[in-house]
Amino acid sequence: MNRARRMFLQSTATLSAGLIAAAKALATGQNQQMQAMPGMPHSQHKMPAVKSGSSGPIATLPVQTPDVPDLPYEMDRGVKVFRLRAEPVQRKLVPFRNMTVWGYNGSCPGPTIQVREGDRVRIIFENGLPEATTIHWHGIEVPIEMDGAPYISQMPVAPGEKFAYEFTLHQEGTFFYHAHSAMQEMMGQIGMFIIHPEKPYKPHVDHDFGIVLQEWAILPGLDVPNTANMEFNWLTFNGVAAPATTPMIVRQGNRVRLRIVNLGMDHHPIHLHGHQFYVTGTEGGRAPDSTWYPTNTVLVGVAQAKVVEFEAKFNGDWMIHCHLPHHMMNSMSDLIRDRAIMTADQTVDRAMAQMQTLAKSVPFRHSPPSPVAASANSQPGFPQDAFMEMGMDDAVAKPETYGLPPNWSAGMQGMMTLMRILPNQKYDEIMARIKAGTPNPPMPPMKMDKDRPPSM
Ligand SMILES: [Cu+2]
Repeated sequence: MNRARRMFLQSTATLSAGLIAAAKALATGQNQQMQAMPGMPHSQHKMPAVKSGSSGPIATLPVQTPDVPDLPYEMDRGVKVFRLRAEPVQRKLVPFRNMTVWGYNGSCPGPTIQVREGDRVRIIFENGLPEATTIHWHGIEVPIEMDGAPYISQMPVAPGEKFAYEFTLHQEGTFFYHAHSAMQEMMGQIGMFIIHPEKPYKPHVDHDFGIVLQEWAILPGLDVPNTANMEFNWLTFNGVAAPATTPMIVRQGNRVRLRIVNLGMDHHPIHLHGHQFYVTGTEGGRAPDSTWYPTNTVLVGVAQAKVVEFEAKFNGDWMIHCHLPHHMMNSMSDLIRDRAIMTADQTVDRAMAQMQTLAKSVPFRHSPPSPVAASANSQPGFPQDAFMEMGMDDAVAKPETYGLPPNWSAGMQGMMTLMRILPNQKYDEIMARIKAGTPNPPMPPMKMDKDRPPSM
């Protein structure tokens, strides 16, 4: 077995504070930021509506967590009330691969909670799991009774039972919630908890995105992760693997913030193509700007949050991804038998047939793999990435992928997505398509389909 290729193996938001903030927002025109949120995939992403009598308009730009919804709330006498239910969740990692994991409110990672510094929140938690659990508010300074540490700060919440967590938020920044049980964490139980600052950060950003990093070990033929495994064959951004990750749509010239949270067994160096960014915050909140430094790869350690910001200077569809080589791959462990047999004598035809075995249950056409030399099989080490491409443009098409080059999806796997930095006209066009839910036209057949010889 080729060990080098592990893929085989596998507040009282005190009313007054709210009103003051709202007044400030109005005075500075920041309420304009409340309009339609750019790059927001479909109807999933709705910022909780501003209710009258609430702590006022949210003066800062909401964070978009692609492929993960926000958690709505209701107001109860100045308290933002959220309802969060831990429960099993079905997740489609990529079009041909489902997994059964545990999450919250039908989503894994759980829905994003967005609140504001000074808010008082009540999270009415219900345990829909077959075993006891709690919720820990990672990095948030809460009273000990609200800390979610089983037996230490509270009794575990039994299946079918509820527990009300309630506290006032005096911090700002990128936080998260998670079950405080190791295996449940690895089963997917995490969600983002964004606390917007009462006084907006400077400089102003035009786009604010959030990504949760997770990893999974899913053996061939199964769809439930092995949470005890130390080796992972599926790596996800917000619960999906590339090319199923929804690209982030950015207007060229705008300033972008990206918040990345990691809850898994590995640290992930997240790299952005084509731009330098600054690390402007951590799981502890906003960092003083005197500490900012330019880089393009940020190591997001386990249990950490890293916040980066940059000017989207350059037009293009820029990759952003974990740079650990095995984290830029999707497991083909479903193909382990075929690959083990065929690695030494691959041909384009056989590779295509093999790829198509994955697609049996889903209607999509694989694109042909990129060319190999006629003498490839005489070269020790061959194949490496040859025949690994899994182009499936149509199967992952959505308005956010409109206009990407043919076979774009063949170049993307694992912890990876695109930051599409677009000039005004193209940006407006795609945003209109997102808003209207316009389906993409089918991708034209690739030139290679007819131009390439059928086999080596
Ligand atoms: Cu990684």
